[in-house]
Amino acid sequence: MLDGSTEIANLTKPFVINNVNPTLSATASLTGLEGTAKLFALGSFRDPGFTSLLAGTRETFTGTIDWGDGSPVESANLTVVNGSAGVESTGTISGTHAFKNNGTYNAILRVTDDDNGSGTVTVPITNLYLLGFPWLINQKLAFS
Ligand SMILES: [Ca+2]
Ligand SMILES: [Ca+2]
Repeated sequence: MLDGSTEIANLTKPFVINNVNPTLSATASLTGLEGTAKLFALGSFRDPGFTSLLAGTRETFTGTIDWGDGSPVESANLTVVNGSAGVESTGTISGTHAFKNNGTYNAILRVTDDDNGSGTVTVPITNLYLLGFPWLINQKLAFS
């Protein structure tokens, strides 16, 4: 909003190309089984930055996962497709985890670029009660 001399003064500052933070998206409807390690395809990200020798630009990414169950934050597995002028860099975020107990956990993903810009997204993961499965199967049989 322009409502005074301070804002107008800011507009006349030298133009600086700012880094854009990665934008993250979460995978919907993730489920696991308590006590069972699973590779989760947790989400994806995009960033207009890219690496180009010709353009003299560099954009690299690292990721972390807070699984939301009190376990230590760990590194995420990222795959990156490098972008180009007008084409965003994109990537996927995954990790393997075993939740000790059933319930829904809100995992927090973070992707950080080499300019220290970062984005986060929360991914709910529902873990089923392992020993509930025979009961469910019996219920189905009983009512089928
Ligand atoms: Ca960036
Ligand atoms: Ca960069």
